[in-house]
Amino acid sequence: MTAIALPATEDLRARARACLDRIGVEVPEGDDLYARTPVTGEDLFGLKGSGAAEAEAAVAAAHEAFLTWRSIPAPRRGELVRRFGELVREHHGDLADLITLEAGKIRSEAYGEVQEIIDIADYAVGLSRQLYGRVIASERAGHRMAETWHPLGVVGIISAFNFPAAVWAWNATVALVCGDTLVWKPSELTPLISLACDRLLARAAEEVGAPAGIHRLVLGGRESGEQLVDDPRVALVSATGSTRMGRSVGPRVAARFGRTLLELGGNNAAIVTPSADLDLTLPSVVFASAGTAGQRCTALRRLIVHRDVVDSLLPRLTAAFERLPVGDPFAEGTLVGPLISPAPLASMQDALARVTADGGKVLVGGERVETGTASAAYVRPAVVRIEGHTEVVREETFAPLLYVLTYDTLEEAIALQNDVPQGLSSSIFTRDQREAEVFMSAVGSDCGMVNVNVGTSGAEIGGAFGGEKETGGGRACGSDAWHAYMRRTTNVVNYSAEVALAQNINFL
Ligand code: UN1
Repeated sequence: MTAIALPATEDLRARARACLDRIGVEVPEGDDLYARTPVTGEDLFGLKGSGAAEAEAAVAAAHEAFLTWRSIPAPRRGELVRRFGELVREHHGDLADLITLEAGKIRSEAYGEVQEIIDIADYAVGLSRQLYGRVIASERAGHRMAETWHPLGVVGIISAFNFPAAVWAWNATVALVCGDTLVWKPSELTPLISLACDRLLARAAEEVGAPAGIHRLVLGGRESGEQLVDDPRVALVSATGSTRMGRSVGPRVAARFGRTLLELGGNNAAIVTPSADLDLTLPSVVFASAGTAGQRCTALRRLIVHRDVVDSLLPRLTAAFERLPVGDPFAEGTLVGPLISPAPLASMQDALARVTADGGKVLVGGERVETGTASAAYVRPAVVRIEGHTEVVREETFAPLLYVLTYDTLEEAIALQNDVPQGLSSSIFTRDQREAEVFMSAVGSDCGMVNVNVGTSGAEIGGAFGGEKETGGGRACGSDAWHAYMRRTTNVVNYSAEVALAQNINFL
């Protein structure tokens, strides 16, 4: 097979430079860390990074700014986010380019990620006028009981490479209208898009006259992340990444009675029932498993197919996988871009070797795609048939790898779907309302997100996003997820002239 053509790193560097210039980013050049592109696997720029001392200063500045920001009325705080959303709209293409350059996403997915920033910004602006509390019936005459929501403090955001901008925006826009200030530690793999988002927020803050310290970016490694985890001034640590990372962050923040919002690993499944509309199921499954080169926490990794439909679905599925264009994510028509680095390719190949040893059969894909360079990692998305769960199937492999399992009864399918340590997203494809309802009921899927005739990935920002078990339990985005970014007070007011103790207690 001939090697696929990749653009020259020199051209990608010029493209990154032009986007950053238009956004107004001054690249802090240095040699602490390197902006790298998975498109060719080569470095773009050397950057100055931050260590623990810079992270400490960032927390101090954000804490100082919080003391002012918390008193600004929420709808005024919303004006900052509105302006930020406008700037993101103006730079939609440049931001998408930077995401493709650093995370390797294909064009439409990179545009989609920026759209997610715009959507959550709009949502947060509306929310800035809807931070409601409840009024609760008091058991005492002449008393009123109510809840008030107040800003929480500094929010430390630790984000991953795969959604390098949107996941930050979910946290940042909602936290800002809630009256919190931010310190962001992005993945070391995506510094340029982080600089760009931070610059646009800084511009919005300058224009609306918000305190400069309301947001700080720390481009650094472990020590800067640890500063956010251990600093008591960071009221909430919102961390997205692996379960391994969450296992270390969660208990450390809890030990100082800080709050966490954890979005960790997924190992998502879809059940395909005998009544499934296969014309709808097929594209949904292919996007969820091979889209973003399998590098979403919501990616579909297990397809649990009824024994009666497996023979009609599988040939169509493998044919669709065979046709998937893998290559330069900037090129028109590419559907599968690179993996972030050679490491996940090695993990994928290791998983394939293990599942084969367990009796699994690779039906399609899994081969590295030749590019003429060892530093870039392109792979053909794989489908593997396996009977039942083995250890490797229960692990999260962050790559385009789909295990196909079969079932006979819905009960068995649900048990399989739930038989993994993670609990993020799940789907059922069915036209049978009973099956759909059972799947969404208390004895159905144990995930945070439960879909019917919709794939596991690509959630809208209006819902609460997150999952159970080793996924960490956090909820970000819409619905009432904003509660995580505020503290609640319960207020009781006695407007009578009498003393009335609760629980009918008489005293004095
Ligand atoms: C992630 O992979 O960390 O639901 C986030 C989705 C996207 C977000 C994924 N809206 O797939």
